[in-house]
Amino acid sequence: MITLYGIEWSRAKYVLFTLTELGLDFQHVRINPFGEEKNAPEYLKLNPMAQVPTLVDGDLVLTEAMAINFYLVRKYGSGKLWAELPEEEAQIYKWSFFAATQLEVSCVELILHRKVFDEKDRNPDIVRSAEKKLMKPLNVLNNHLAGKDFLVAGKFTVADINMTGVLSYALGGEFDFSPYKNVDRYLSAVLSRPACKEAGIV
Ligand SMILES: N[C@@H](CCC(=O)N[C@@H](CS)C(=O)NCC(=O)O)C(=O)O
Repeated sequence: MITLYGIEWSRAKYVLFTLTELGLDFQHVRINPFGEEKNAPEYLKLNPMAQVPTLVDGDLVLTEAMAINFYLVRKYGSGKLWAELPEEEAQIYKWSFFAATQLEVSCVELILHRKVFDEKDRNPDIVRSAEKKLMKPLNVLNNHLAGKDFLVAGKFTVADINMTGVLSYALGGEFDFSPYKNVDRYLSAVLSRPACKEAGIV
């Protein structure tokens, strides 16, 4: 039995989206990253960073949301959510790492400083800086998505799941995607997938 640790509004949502797209059975342990359960000795053995998500599948204990997604797709996808050619696989990694390294920090800052933190701990300078930092990578993404429904190989892949998971933090942080027309269209289409709704992403 696969076990996923991490509440749905955390980065565990990226993994929930994949598990749901693949129709896999799993046990869900809803650890809240702002709570104390993540510091329990038993959980720290699984994730010494005291973070979520963590996946356990038999003897495998895996952390890092996008690595978990790659594993699930390669192990259980039978070709679904993946691509055929090495060149396309490389693009799946490229867009996932682009999401993780060029976009994720700013997207998370937006939701933390607009919605999650107590009013007194919110910092408008961080919000302004995050919005500014997003401009260049979002323009690159917007250009890439011109005339395309998906990031890679003309099909829905795990790269789209990883990208949407990251961008959903900016949406939750009231970021206005309308100047990035292709990203806006793409995001609406992916978010309307039944698995995305079922997994509780938004
Ligand atoms: N790079 C990691 C980041 C994991 C992460 O930062 N998770 C957050 C919740 S979304 C967390 O557990 N934060 C609690 C903490 O860092 O103490 C991944 O993608 O899985």
